Amino acid sequence: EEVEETYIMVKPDGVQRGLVGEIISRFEKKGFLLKGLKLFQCPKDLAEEHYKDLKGKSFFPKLIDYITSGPVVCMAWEGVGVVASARKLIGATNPLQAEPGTIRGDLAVQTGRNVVHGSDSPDNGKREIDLWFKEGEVVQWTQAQAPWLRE
Ligand code: DAT
Ligand code: MG
Repeated sequence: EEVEETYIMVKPDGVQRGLVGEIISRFEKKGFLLKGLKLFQCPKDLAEEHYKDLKGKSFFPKLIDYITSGPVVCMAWEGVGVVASARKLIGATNPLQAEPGTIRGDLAVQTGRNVVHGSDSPDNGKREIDLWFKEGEVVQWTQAQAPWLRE
């Protein structure tokens, strides 16, 4: 069990639908550590860099339009096993296949409007936090509740 970092983002539909608090709350309640948080209008070049592995897919242009269509909420979260755990909390890419109890399973219906992003590996967690946050925007701190979360 390693301490990891992951990049979580409320996509423009989540912001427009007023789901920011609900989504942040799920990671907070789980017990992860919030290290970075901002509302941000994503430029096209950043969206393309973030999703560079999907360049060439038929849905890529629509994906870039969607991600840049309004403000997103960028977050950096730290915790033991946070990368895989956050992916479980988020649920399957297609919200209709996402389990009830997951963010997408509870709050979304379509792959192209699936309200939230989460990094798929610790390496990508680091890469994406570096991509979306500037120096000084990620804060190192200790939660008062830390001893009540881990023995
Ligand atoms: P995830 O966001 O679950 O990590 P992914 O990395 O495979 O999924 O794809 C990134 C986003 O691209 C995904 O959240 C929604 C969009 N997407 C993926 N597959 C798609 C498809 N078949 N049709 C439309 N959009 C798709
Ligand atoms: Mg992905």
